[in-house]
Parts: sequence; C-alpha cells; structure tokens
Amino acid sequence: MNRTQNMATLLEKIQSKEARVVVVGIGYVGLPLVVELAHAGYRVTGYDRDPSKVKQLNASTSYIEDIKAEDFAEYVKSGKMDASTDESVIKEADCVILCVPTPLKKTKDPDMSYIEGAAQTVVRNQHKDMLVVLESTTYPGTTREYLVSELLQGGKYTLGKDVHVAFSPERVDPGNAKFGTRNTPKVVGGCTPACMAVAKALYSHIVNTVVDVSSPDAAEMSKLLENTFRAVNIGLVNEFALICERLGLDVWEVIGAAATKPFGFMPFWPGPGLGGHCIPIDPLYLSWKMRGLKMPARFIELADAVNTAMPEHVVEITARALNEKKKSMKGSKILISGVAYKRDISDFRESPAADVIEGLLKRGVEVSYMDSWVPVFKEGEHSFESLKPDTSYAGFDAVIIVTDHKNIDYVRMAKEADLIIDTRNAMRPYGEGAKATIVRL
Ligand code: SAJ
Repeated sequence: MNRTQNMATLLEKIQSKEARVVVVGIGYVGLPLVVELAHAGYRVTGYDRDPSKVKQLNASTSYIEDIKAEDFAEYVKSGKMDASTDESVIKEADCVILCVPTPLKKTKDPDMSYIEGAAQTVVRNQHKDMLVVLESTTYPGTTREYLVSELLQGGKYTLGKDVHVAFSPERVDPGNAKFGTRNTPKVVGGCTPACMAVAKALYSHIVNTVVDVSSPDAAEMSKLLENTFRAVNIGLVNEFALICERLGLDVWEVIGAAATKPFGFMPFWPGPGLGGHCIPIDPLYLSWKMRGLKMPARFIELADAVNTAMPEHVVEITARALNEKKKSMKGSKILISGVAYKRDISDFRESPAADVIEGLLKRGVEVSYMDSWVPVFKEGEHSFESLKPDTSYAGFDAVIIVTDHKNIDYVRMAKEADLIIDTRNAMRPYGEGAKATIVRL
C-alpha cells in the first residue's frame, strides 16, 4: 500500500467513525475527551494506570466535577466507551491521544516522565497506520524532537505515511460551565501535511472549531503563550498589590476602576499566590527550554518570583495585623477559609494554601482550615481535615480567606471573627459595620 493509500485508509476510518480511539490518561483532560469521542460516534477506550479511574468510568461514575455521569452512562452501556489498565488496547487503536500530566520536579525543571511513559506505552503496542496526538502542555519541540523519534522506531515507520503525529493543546478550564471540550476552539499542529489532515479529520468530529497551525512547535508554543499570559498578568497585579499597599491605596479599587475601560484592558486580580496544575507550572517549561539556549525568558521568571512570594506576604500581613492587636503569631489560632486552588472547585493541587499554612506553622501558629469542597487537605507531611462549615469563627485569633468559595457565609464571618485577612476581596460587600477587623491584600 503506498503513502496516499495508507493515509486514505486511516482517513476513511476516521471519517466513517470506524476508527478506534484510545485516550491515554483519563483525568480532567482525558475524560471529557473520551466522552466527546463517544458522543461523536467513535469506539473509544480510556487507558490509565490508575485502576480507580478505570473502575469508576466503567461503572459510569464521574470523578471529574465538570463531567456528569449522565453525560456518558449511555455510551458505557452501549459499549461505545470503556476504560482499561491494559495497555494492549492500543494494539487495536487507529488513533491515540496522550493526555498525561506535565508537572515540575522539585528543582522546578520539567518532569517529562509521564510523556516518556506514555510514548513508550504506545511504542510497545504500535502498528502501521496510527495517528498519535500529544495534548499535554510541554516545551516547543517535544513532539517533533522526542515523540516522533520514538514513534519512527529507527525507521520501522515513516512519518506521514504509516504513522501520523500531531500536537493539540488541551484547553480545559476546570469549573467553567460555559466552555467545554466541544465549544472551545482546538489548535492542531501536524508534523507533516498528511499528519495535519489526519489529525484535523479526527478533531473536526469532536470540536466545533479546529485551528490549523504550521507545526506542532507552533501549537506547543501557542499553549505556553496562553498560560504565560495569565501567569505574567497575575504577577503584574500581585506586584501592584504590594505597591498599592506601600502607597496606601486600595488595589481592588484601582483595578476595578481600570477595568471600566471598555477596550485595551483585561482585569486580573491579586491573590495569595498561583495554584493549579497549569498556570504556575507550564510557563516554566518554556523558561527551562530558553535557559538551555542561553536566552532567559525574563517575564516568566519575574512573574514566577512575584507569584511564589505571595503566600509569605499573606503570612507577613497576618503577623502585622495580629501585632496591632497585641497578639503574637506564636500560639495564636488561625483558620484558613478555603484551600482549593481557586473558587468553587475541589482541586487543591499547587494551592497557595499549602504555602500559607507552612508559613504559619513555621511561626508556631495553631492552624485549622474550613473548605466543604476539600474534606481532607494533604500537603507534604501535613494532612488536615476540614472543620464543619458551621464552626464558629469566634474561636480564632484570625481567619485568612485564601479561596473565596461562593458557599461560605461571609455575613456570619464578619459578625463572628475578630480579624479577617482577606486575600480575595471576598468581604467587600459585607465589611460595613462588621465586628471583625478586615485587612485586605
Ligand atoms: N488567579 C489569580 N488572579 C486572577 C486569576 C487567577 O490569582 O486574576 C489564580 C487562581 O486563584 C488560581 C490560578 O491563578 O490559583 C490559576 O487560575 P486560572 O483562572 O488560570 O485557572 P486554571 O489554572 O484552573 O485554568 C487555566 C485556564 N483558565 C482560564 O482560562 C480562565 C486556562 O488558562 C487553561 O485552559 C488551563 O488553565 C490550562 O489547562 O492551562
């Protein structure tokens, strides 16, 4: 079979929905993708090393807040969709999409072990005429330099003929009820025109808009720009918070006023630090790459320095506020309100709450937390259980609002607490006449 025939076969299978798809990694990115693929009519299997995720998916139980079990129970029932811990499902796959984590090592260098593990899993089960797409956020060049070289298996396969490779960044915004997999435009960069055609054919069945770019590198870089844009702008407003504090200005008022400009401005808000598995991490993949090329990505590194210093700043303003009440940090009882990395979700990965808690513990503070989204909060050697949502705020020397969940009773907090350190401007509507002293970022 020649090049065009190979591609035609794979394309035909994709167009006719005969193609079998395996998604490697069924977390907050992979599960929604599996559901969309089944919804589009593909036979799709989620492969994961985590037996609990596999078991829950096969039992039509959702473990991702944004995906409801009723969104996919019918597909599991009909056999369109299932999950497995057995990598040999890839032997039957025409298309494989890799949605594995790309965390940082302790050294803040990229931890490529998940991508490497996924690539080797595909290689062990590879066959002719496969499409392999990487969705995990990574530094430019990963797909073309690493993934392709692994999949060619030393000449056993030919790129664009019997193996097609592309990069298409995930754009999942946890907790975003408006934008999901289908209605968020999808950038796709193929390694060759044939790879692009095959990848675009698949994605055009599961998202409303496919955005072609000229290479996987451009696709990788566009994702890094999206997240760097957020990290740098959050770093900017965090620095503005420090400057406004020094000048005796209210940074929330200043940003609110600037945000009335109907063009040329996009508000970001200061906070206790940067959480989540994306924004504090992904830009450092690029700065790591550029350091290797002796060209520092200065905005990324400066934003990281400002954002990672915010938890300590929160501890500092807490110490100053207690001091004003002639109280020391040592031996004081402080309640953290909200530990998730952002409002109204249960995910606490990379949450700044961990760093705030660590800073307080180092100063001899007796720390508790309250977050009905996060019943148990594990960080390093610490493991805490959330206090009940109706626990009185009166028993604490200070309450620090780290995450401004909507389900918190701020009126009661204003009445009962003695001191509130508000890092999210959550108390603005409730401050008038409050018994509590309220200190804002
Ligand atoms: N944060 C601030 N100030 C802000 C906005 C956010 O301090 O003005 C903090 C949040 O509290 C959180 C962190 O930054 O700790 C990240 O927040 P985020 O709103 O960027 O949320 P993520 O990381 O869950 O999701 C982001 C996506 N968010 C949006 O586009 C709104 C998007 O950048 C990516 O789709 C996603 O990361 C990803 O997967 O990269």
